Amino acid sequence: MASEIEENQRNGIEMEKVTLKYPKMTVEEAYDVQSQTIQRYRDRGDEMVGWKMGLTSVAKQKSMNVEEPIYGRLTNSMKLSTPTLKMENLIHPKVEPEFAFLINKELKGDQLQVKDVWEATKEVYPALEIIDSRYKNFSFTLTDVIADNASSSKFILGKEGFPPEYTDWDNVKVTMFVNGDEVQSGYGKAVLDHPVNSIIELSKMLNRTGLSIKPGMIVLVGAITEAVSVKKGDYLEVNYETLGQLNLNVT
Ligand code: 0L1
Ligand code: MG
Repeated sequence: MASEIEENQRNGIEMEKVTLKYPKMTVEEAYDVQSQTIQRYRDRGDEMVGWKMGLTSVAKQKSMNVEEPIYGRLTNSMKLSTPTLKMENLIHPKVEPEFAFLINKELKGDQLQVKDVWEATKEVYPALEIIDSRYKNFSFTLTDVIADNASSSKFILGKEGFPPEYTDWDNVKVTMFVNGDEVQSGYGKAVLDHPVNSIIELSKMLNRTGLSIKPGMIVLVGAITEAVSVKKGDYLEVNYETLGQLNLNVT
C-alpha cells in the first residue's frame, strides 16, 4: 500500500480510498502506512524536515466526526524555494495559511507545557501549506487521510522568521486574496485556540509511538482559514499583518 501511495503522491495520480479495500484499518495502522510511505521518499534520496498538523479547527474536526487533529510528515521535496506552484503532478490543490514553528530542542512526551514549547522554538514563520488529497473529490475517512500523509503536498515559508515573543500569535489576523479578491480571513486562534497548543498536541500524539519533534524540524501547526482551491493562472497574496506577506503564482 505504501509503494502505491508514494507513487501516486509523486506523480499526482488519483486513487480509490484505501478503506474500500481495508475497511477495518485502524488509525495506528494508517500512521504505519504513512511512515512506510515516507521511508520510500527517503529511499529516493529525500529527507524528512518536519511535521504538519491537520484538522486543527473544531469545525473541521466536527465535519469529519473526530475529536483530535491528525499529523503528517514533511520532506525536503515538498518545500517550495520560490513562490511558484506548478500544477504539474498535482490533482486538486488547496492553499492554507499557517504558521511554521522552527524547533531547536527536542520536544517529547505528553506532559509538555506552553513554556516548554516556547523554550524550544527558535522562530515562527508565516507559511502556506498546499494540500492535495490523492483521493477523488477530496473525499476520505480519517484512516484514509492519515495513510495519504494528511493530504500533504507542498509548503512555503515566509522569508523572515520571528522570535516567539514577537507577537500574540493567536491574535494575528491573516487575510487571503486570490487574483485581487479577498477570499478568506481568520485569526491564529483558529488553530486549537492558540498555535502553541498544536505543538503540545503533536508531541502527545507522536509519543504514542515513541516519536518526538527533533531539533531542526519545522512544524506546520494547522490552517488559520478554510483551505482555498487554486488553479493554473491564479495569483495569491496572503497578509499576516506586521509579519509581512506571502505570495504564490500558480503555473
Ligand atoms: O492540513 C490540513 O488541515 C489538511 C488535513 C487533511 C484533511 C484535508 O485534506 O482536508
Ligand atoms: Mg494544513
